[in-house]
Amino acid sequence: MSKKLNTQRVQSLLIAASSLLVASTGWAQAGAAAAAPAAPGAAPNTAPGGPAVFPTDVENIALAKNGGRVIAVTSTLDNDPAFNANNLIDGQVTSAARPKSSSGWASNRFDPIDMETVTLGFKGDVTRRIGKVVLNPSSNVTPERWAKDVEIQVSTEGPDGPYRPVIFATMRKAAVPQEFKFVPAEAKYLRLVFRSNWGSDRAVALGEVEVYEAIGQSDPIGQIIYQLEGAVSELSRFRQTQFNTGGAPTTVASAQGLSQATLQLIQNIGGTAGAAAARSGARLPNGAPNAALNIAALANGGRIADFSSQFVSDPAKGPDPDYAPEKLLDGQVMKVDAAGNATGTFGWSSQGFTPGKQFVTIGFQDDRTKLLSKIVLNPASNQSQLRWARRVDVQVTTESAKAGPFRTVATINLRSEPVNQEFAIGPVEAKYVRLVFEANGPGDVPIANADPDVNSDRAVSLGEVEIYEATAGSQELDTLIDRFNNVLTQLKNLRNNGKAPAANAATATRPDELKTQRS
Ligand SMILES: [Ca+2]
Ligand SMILES: [Ca+2]
Repeated sequence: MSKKLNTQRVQSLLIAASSLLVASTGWAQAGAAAAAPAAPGAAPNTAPGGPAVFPTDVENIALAKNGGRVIAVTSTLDNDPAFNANNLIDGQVTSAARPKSSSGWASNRFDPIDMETVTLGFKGDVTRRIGKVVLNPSSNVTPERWAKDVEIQVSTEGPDGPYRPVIFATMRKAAVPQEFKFVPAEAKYLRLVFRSNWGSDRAVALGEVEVYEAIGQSDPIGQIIYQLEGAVSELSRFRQTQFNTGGAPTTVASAQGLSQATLQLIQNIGGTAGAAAARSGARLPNGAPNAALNIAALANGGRIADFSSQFVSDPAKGPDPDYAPEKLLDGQVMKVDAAGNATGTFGWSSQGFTPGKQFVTIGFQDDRTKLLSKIVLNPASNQSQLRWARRVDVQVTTESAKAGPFRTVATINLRSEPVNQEFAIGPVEAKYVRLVFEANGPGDVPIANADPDVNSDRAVSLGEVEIYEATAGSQELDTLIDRFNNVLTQLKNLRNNGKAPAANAATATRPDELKTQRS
């Protein structure tokens, strides 16, 4: 990897990231923190609704090449040099693809009471503040001997201790690097205590140990790294929720759990394919949500799923097709110019008006459930302004178009003006949106002995409805998470100024990758 650290680019990323975070309400503190460095040991960043986040550096300080050392080991299988404990820090693991690679370490016995241990030290024999260990069980012995439960202990005094545990790591029986993060701990020596394997009483074995230092918040870059790591952590959890629900829109609970800060970050994505498409209003591949696509439009698959009534202009003719509810989704509104010439369609109008009784229910393409974030209403219609919709309950259901159950997620107050009026909602999950009309007219018309919500009992009317999805689409989330992980890695390298970019930087972002097999 000959990728050179482009300091200028990273600095511009740093500035962008910093302003992004300052702009977002949830992490407004990040800006303040960047301006006035926090005291070392300040409280860790906690992503809203998530666990504390402790970022770690990109250099594996246990690696022999980086000055890591094996200080002590309790035993070695048959005293065979092929299973020497130095194999734990040689940057390789055994694999079918690389049969001549390092065999890893194996003990010469396995006793779950009097446990095997390996003790590691670091370059210069100094105390480090560590926050992550990566273990790979892949070793050239039967997998029954692979380590399973390993207690990680640290000592700031001597190789013989005293030691205290920092984490109990339980590995999967899989030949991949497995990451264990913990509350940062001072460590001059790190001891692995092997509590169990996968069923052998002959030996316990391990392929590789990596150790990473915690990043402090005593410098501005460290603080920004904390903030970004918090964002990535939250986004990753949100993405996982999406994945768990089969790529469908998330549940209401999880969508509401997404912080305002993260929603803002998503809205602020620039320069990605998803965002570019979103700005153009085009359909995204895989049905990913597009913030600029009006999903209620007839042209985009929107439809009227139910409605209460339709205006009757002439009793002899019945409901007037010019006032059909589909007129709400046709992309047109009534416009009257100075000369009195009208263009556009009439809009929908009810037959009669009693608050709470007139409604229109809208569904989406293929009857899909959508995660909604915005509704736009335009009251302009070919009716007296006394009949224009003034107050509207926005109700949603994920079940039946007619039977619901519906719940009200917003009550919208419209101005009596023939313009698009935008209202943020949710994000909320909806298969159907029902608009229930609660008041009409400008509302400032004093009518004696009448319901103030009813300026006309002849009809309630509306010109157009637009509905937009929340943009927390998986594709954009993936792009955002990738970008932020990339920025994080570059920031970490920048912070290690003077050091070469770490060869295993990708381990910070791709824990499942077989990084030790890279050439
Ligand atoms: Ca190894
Ligand atoms: Ca219309």
